[in-house]
Amino acid sequence: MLPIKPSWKNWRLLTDNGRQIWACKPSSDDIDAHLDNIDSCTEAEIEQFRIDFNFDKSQNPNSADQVFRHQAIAENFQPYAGEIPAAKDPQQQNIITGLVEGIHYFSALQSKDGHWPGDYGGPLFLLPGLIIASYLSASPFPRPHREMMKIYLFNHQNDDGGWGMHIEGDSTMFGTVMQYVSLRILGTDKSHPQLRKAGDWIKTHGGATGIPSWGKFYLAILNLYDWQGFNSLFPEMWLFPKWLPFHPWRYWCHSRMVYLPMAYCYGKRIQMPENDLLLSLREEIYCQDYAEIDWPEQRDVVCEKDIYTTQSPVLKVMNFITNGYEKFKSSWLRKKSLQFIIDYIGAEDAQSHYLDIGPVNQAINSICIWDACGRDSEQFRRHVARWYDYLWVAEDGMKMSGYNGSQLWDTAFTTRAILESGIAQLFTSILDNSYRFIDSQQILAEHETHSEFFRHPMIGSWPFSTAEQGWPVADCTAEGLSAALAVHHSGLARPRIDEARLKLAADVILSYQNQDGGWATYELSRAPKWLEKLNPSEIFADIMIDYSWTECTSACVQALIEFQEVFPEYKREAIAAAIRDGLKFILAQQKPDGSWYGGWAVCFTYATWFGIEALSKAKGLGYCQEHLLERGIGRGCDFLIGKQKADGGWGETFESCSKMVYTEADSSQVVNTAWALLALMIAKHPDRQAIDKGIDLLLERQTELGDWQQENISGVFNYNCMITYSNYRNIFPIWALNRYYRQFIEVDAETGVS
Ligand code: LAN
Repeated sequence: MLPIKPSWKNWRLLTDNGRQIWACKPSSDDIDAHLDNIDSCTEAEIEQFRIDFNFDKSQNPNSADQVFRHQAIAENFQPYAGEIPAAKDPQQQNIITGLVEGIHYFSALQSKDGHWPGDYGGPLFLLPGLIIASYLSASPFPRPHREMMKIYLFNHQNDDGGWGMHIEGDSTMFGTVMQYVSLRILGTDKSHPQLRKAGDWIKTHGGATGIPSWGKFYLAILNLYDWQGFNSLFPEMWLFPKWLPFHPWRYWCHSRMVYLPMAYCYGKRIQMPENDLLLSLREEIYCQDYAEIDWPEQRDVVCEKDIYTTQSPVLKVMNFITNGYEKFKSSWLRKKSLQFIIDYIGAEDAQSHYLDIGPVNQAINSICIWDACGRDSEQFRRHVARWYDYLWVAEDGMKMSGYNGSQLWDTAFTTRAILESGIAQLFTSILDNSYRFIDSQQILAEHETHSEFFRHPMIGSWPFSTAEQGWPVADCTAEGLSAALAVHHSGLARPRIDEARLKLAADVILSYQNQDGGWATYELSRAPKWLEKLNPSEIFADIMIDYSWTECTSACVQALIEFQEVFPEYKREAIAAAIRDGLKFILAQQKPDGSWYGGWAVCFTYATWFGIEALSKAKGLGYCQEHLLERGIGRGCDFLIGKQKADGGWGETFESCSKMVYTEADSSQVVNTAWALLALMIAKHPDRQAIDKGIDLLLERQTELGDWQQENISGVFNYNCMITYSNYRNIFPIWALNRYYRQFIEVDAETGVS
């Protein structure tokens, strides 16, 4: 761990029922009081931030969540003084000690409300969206925040002067122009040497006309790009009859909720008035004279560094029609569609308490509400208050999180990881707290407007972050249910989630199952596969439909199996059929080499763990033909064994996700290693030596305090953008060590073998 830097202490994480707010020198721990009265800093303090948050990206672009962890350790950590079960030999004793210290260290990071906060940064296009919203609406962040944002943006500049889509990525036009413009808005002078380098990068790569469509959108809002150079977002499509296979209610909810406010801004042609900065920027980011640019010609121009998906012929035809429509549009229809959109945004804001489904639409909705209701409106004020829920401070500065946090997800995993064996008895108060959090985050009421605005029924579900965020996720519901059942099974906490609530969770999981037997993320797949041809993003793949995924399916299958063990009679046939179809889906997803591709973390080791875990849990229970399960498990394990490195670990890079081929990292990664080990152990793989070597690697990598180093980035979305899960470096090694303890040590102790 890095030594603590003096001014890190000026930043404190305040938490309340899952809410996470970073405050600069707060006078109390009360979040609302703080937001009403955000402190500012002296010049000298700001200067100190520049020194203390200087971060060397060349060592590792992933920060290690040091600011939060130092704070938590300083407040909560005492060396472990409890019992450590005795083992039969020193090697096993090492494993037990590593496990106990691993859990003990991590428990110091648990917040009062029972959840595990953590850095959820990674993408680099999020913070600029928020900075642009604040600039346009003349609602600047306080000075300390602005300075910390600048520090972050500079810290993540690549050596070539540009920025990537995410912290590990090569420079792209999207990343570079967005950070460049943000730094200028935050007050950096264009003569700053780092900005000059960035400006050169932009110009040598063809200038900002080549920014992908999402970037064109933000620039157009800032009056740095002409709306004529933007393919129509055709707001009228919201007035189409719902039965049409391409009605936007069928889009994956993230695309739906982002293209919704984008369509409003496009329909209104929102544009900031010109000012000196903007006029100067027009000269700084383009290769040609701004006034001379042929805007319609730029609509489909995308820098080659950015292209991940290309426009399909169907999309080209559609763009031709909708762009043409702009010339003849009916103003009555436009008004009606924009009214529908703003009502929908209002409903999304209300349903999510202004957190919105994610960081992108939170910022763009703020812009729409500012336009529709005004800067002084209550609605806009509530939007601004939620900007802070998305900001995170780490040793690399202030970043925007990919969500309002990963609270429920990390807490459910941690709970399951600790409960894997009897070691859990040593950590009952931790479990009591985490169970309390899980209990408090189950969603038990429906939004009033849920059917009007295309929401899937959600009573009984769990979200990824917090219940007040209001967006349940299929596999988060499964993880919540599995964790609750594990707590009940252990008898270590008084059960508060009653039978009726557990059944509601199982019902909602059933309601999420797709026709193909799998489970998607937030909703059912609502559209035919060809809708993907309308993906206009150029930088993400598979964003139009909520597809079934191996990971989501495995989590749901596991939860239903566990549920059925406790309530065998409840919807017996329906649940058994759901499990069977889910298993078939998982088997069908397996690749010829035995692996599974992971869509939400890096990558093959992640999904292969999920695949093997579900198949192994189902073994012997009669849901599926045994030989199919065994074959699937065997092939999955062979794949993993084939990828083990000489040092006993496993390691993949983010390119496994974007290139969709296993891409080995130079060194083993504890998170990948833990996933592979979890899979081999649940499968009862006979190669004990392979497992022991992997476990040794986890122990070697463990720090003195019981933490692990932050290694490569672990999470991903839409194949091409990476996202940080800082708690994974603790959760999964703990889980793997605990599974080892249960399978190879505890059993011996129970049966008296020595
Ligand atoms: C997440 C985070 C959690 C993740 C899992 C639960 C791990 C997964 O199993 C299902 C999908 C889900 C819920 C997921 C979907 C996409 C999200 C919401 C994110 C990766 C967090 C951020 C990302 C969101 C799309 C980012 C905003 C960017 C856009 C392209 C709109």
